[in-house]
Amino acid sequence: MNTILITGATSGFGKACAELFASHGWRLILCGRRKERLQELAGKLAGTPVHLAVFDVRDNEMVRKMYKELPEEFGKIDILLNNAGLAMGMGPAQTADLDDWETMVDTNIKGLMYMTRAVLPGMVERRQGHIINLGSVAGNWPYPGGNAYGGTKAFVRQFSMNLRADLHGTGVRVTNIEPGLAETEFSVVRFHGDKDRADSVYAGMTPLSAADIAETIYWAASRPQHVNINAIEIMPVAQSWGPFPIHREEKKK
Ligand code: NDP
Ligand code: 8X3
Repeated sequence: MNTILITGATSGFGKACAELFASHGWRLILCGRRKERLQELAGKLAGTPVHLAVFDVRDNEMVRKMYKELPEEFGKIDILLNNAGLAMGMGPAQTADLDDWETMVDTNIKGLMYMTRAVLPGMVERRQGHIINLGSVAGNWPYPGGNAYGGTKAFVRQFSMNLRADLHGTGVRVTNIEPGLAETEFSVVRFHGDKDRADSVYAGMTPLSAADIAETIYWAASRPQHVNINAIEIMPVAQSWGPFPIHREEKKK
């Protein structure tokens, strides 16, 4: 039986992946800060071996303790799904809240590095494993208000490709998943709990669903061992690009 460790399993993509991988017979290590949510999810996955780990990915001591204290049958991790992450705020850089920027850097960049550094040596030793990271279209394309969030996801993309370079010859695979607009709790978190504003993001269009992303992740994970999917960028059909805006000075009369 294969084992997947999922960060951010209490909601959205992480929760959908827990359900999908469980249905394919995987053993799960489910992580997040909201213990009750993890317990509720585990309760729905009858018959699946599940280990729950309640911790904050921003705390490297907690990450290392979690890894060290894994029960023996969960110790050989086949997939690390670095999914925990968030956007905070969407205002312009010149007025953005620095605390929001630091939270995004600490979670999306540092948390992902701590998790990777903890799990990777075991994978290399076993010459088998797969790191799957959650990037974003925001790491590939600029948009107004994307500032630090897009910056953290650009880090995730480059870190993923650099991991591949370091892992050359080890048999360990790395994939960066780069979704566009998907309806989860993402926008509620981004807009600091403003549910109406979050709902307006998805009004009048069909966004990606958590299940769409879970299926994409499962597909990348279930390719034959000699195949590495480097990156997958995926958007809802209703989302694309616009023309470059040009600022024009008003003519003086
Ligand atoms: P959700 O808000 O639904 O889920 C985010 C998950 O991350 C939660 O389970 C949350 O768990 C966990 N998390 C956040 N901060 C921490 C932390 N400090 N320590 C541990 N866990 C944490 O969002 P999504 O499912 O949409 O997002 C998942 C990933 O996908 C993120 O990295 C996001 O940036 C990325 N993404 C999302 C897109 C979208 O449009 N939805 C598009 C592109 C990428 P808890 O609060 O319980 O700790
Ligand atoms: C989130 C996707 O399109 O809101 O990573 O930036 S988008």
